Amino acid sequence: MNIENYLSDFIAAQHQKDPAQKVFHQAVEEVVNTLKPVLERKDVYIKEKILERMVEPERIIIFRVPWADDKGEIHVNRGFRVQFNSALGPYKGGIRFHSSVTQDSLKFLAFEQTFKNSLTTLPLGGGKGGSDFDTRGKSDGEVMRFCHSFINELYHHIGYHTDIPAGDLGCGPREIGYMFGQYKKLTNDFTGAFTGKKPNWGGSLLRPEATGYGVAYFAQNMLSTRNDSLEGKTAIVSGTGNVGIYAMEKLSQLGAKVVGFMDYDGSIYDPDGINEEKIAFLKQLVFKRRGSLKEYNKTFKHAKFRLGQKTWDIPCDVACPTACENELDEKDAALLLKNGCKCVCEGSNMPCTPSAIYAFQQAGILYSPGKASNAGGVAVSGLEMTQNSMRIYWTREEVDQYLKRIMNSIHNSCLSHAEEYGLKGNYMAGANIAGFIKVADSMLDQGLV
Ligand code: 2IT
Repeated sequence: MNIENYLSDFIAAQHQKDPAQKVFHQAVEEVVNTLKPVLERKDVYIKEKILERMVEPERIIIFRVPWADDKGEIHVNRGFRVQFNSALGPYKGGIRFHSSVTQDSLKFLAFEQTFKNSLTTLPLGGGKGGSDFDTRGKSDGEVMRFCHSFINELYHHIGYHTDIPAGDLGCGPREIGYMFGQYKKLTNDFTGAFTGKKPNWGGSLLRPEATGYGVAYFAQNMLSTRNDSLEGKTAIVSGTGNVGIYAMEKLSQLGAKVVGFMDYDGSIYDPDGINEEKIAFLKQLVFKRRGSLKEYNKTFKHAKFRLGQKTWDIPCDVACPTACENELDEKDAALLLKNGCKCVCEGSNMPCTPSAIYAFQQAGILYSPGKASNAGGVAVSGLEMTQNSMRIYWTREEVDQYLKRIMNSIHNSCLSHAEEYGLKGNYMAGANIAGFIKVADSMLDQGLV
């Protein structure tokens, strides 16, 4: 069989089936386009229609989420849970609350999550959920009523051996708390059916930091392959959510100078670089007050706030996109390359467009896909599940040791799989191939289900 024809027919058939699902197709194509050498070696994947089975979610639950605002007015949002693949373990993945949430975006995220979770070395299947509900501008009471209503339906479909949601964009410890509370009320069961819980009621220490810290550990690992390190490097981090702030913190602890970051309103250029005091300010601003970066340069005078502007024109050695999908396009990639960027380490899911990735690969700089470099978050979620099952808490240091070990293992697995299939140094191919093989072989073992 001509594998190239098989793959292009496969992709065309996917588009025909769901023509509107653009980001889902983008994620599928990125994976499928790196699998040729794998399919060439093992045609059972083709005979057993593994790709065709893998791109079809096992189940999608779509439901109505009615809630009342503080004035008593009624609103209706749409809730989703995409239970994509359970070959390796129960469905696992975050919940996104944002006006941009659609079935398409959650299928893309759940598909990515399946590969990411496979890379973590832990027994986790892939899933993702959420709603087109925006938490920005809502009161605590409104968020609570929405979360309770969301769980009034979702509780039927989740559970600690079935599907374990966590946070994502717009869904942090506050939302997890409200959802967990309602889940417990309805099931009368105190189990680890969610991760990202607060540590006083079952959460793992270091879970909030894990994704961002993992990104910095991964960037350090990548640089070490070129006998280099983060020490003295200039870094840019785009998003200033949970991932971005902790990525900045660990990057600077490892010796890098973080000079740029951004939020919904614009970006900050801080030539002095961030430090402990500035990180503490950002945590207060973002996590406690849910404020805007417009306030940052009022306190730190050397910094400049750039309304509505991205960060990628600021010269840097290391770039960590940690905001939303497709935030970094080929124009941004060209700016980064022109300014001498050596390493792009994705902290969010699919932040670079395919043409930006192509530009990085052509230029021969280090580039890692989010499914490898941002897997620290879900990995520590897996560790939270372990601690809940054992009914114990590990110390921060213990969790950090595991996190470092897992990020090393993901890094090495990307490199070894890329090399084994003739694509040395290509982290994207290595991540897709390693993630794919484990899921595909498990699906073969479990038969046609
Ligand atoms: O994209 C992600 O990996 C997450 N939102 C975290 C998922 C999890 O289950 O901790």
